[in-house]
Amino acid sequence: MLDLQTIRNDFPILDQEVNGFPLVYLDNAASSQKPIQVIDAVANYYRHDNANVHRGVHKLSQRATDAYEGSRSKVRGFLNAKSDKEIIFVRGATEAINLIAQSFVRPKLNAGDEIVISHMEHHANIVPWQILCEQTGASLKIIPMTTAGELDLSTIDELLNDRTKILAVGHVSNALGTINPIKDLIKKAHAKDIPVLIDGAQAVPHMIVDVQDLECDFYVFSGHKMFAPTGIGALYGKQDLLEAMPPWQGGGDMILSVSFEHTQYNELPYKFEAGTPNIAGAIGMGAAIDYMQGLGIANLAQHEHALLVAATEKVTALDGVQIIGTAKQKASVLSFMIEGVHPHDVGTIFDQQGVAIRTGHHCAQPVMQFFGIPATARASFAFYNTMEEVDALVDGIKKVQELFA
Ligand code: 7TS
Repeated sequence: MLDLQTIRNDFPILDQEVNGFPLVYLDNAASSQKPIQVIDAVANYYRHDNANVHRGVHKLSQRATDAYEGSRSKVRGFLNAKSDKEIIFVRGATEAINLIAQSFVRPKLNAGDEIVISHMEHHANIVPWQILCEQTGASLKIIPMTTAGELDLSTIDELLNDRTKILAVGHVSNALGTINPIKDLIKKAHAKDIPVLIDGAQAVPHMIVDVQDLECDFYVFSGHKMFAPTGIGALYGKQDLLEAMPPWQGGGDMILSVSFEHTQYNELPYKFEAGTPNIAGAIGMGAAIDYMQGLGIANLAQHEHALLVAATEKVTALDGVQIIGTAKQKASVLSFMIEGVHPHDVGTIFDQQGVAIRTGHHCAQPVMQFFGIPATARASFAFYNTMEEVDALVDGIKKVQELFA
């Protein structure tokens, strides 16, 4: 069992009033809050160790380098990757997907080739592939979905074919909460020698991820959704694939030697980390991993699941409310529509009661198009949320219905 009061004390931001009500933060899918352990790790770095990495013989640079590389090892452990060389620090999931599109897929792509994604992807896992299609004459193929918000795999054997150069799919949908059967998809793709990228932005805050067990080729996520700072994330890639890829950006740190005649690139992982990286962010992300693992990721997942089940039951019992995304396997996210009320009005009324939810298309406009709606209201849970906050969500919906009756 989690000691929620102790956990909440670690998140100072949660202890405040908004519009005269205690803050109820249910917008974790957009960005999560940070525990003092993460805030302190970042502050301590700037207070005591701040210097550039991989450069100086002096003490501060060595300490900064040790802390930065120590965080890489923590990410390796967090994902159960084989080697630190397989962990590239990036700005976030968005940057990681663009890197793979341009550095891994683009060199192999010809007109007529295909890239397969699903109907429920975040724009970050759509637009980089569309850019690539424009650049090369390749085309985008979409795994359809059902009205429950599950992938419809009835045509997957035709979708994955000898023209397919990559399958890129989300582990957990940010708009619907669906947990996709990625292990099966990876197996199916690999049976046809198709590499697979998994967008884990909404998965790593909520479940244990093991890239060796999944056998995915690439796995990407953002730190800020898993209790770490903004501007940092990670790209996992199988070592042999990363070795064979050309660098993505050029600059300092990604080279071994430079002359005007010839530049020799650095070894992994530095080949993909041009320029001074987000050192403080990486250190903060390492602290976030320590924090989650200290509490036990399985324990966190269990508590969140209980919150989602309770919220789903209570909201389902209300008249005039429709849940968008009713997959059997879900994590964290409850998207809903209140009959006769635009989601933006729902969000505003919630805010007046101190309840933070997100309203809009959640950067997943094809999902909205599928359901024929402009937007949803979305509550998304993290492990520091409580059953009382589930009740605040339900009360918020009732309040909206009263006001619009
Ligand atoms: N992939 C998924 C599944 C996401 O949910 C998001 C962000 C991204 C990629 C992009 O992450 P970034 O950190 O690089 O921006 N999703 C959301 C959201 O649901 N609300 O705000 C951002």
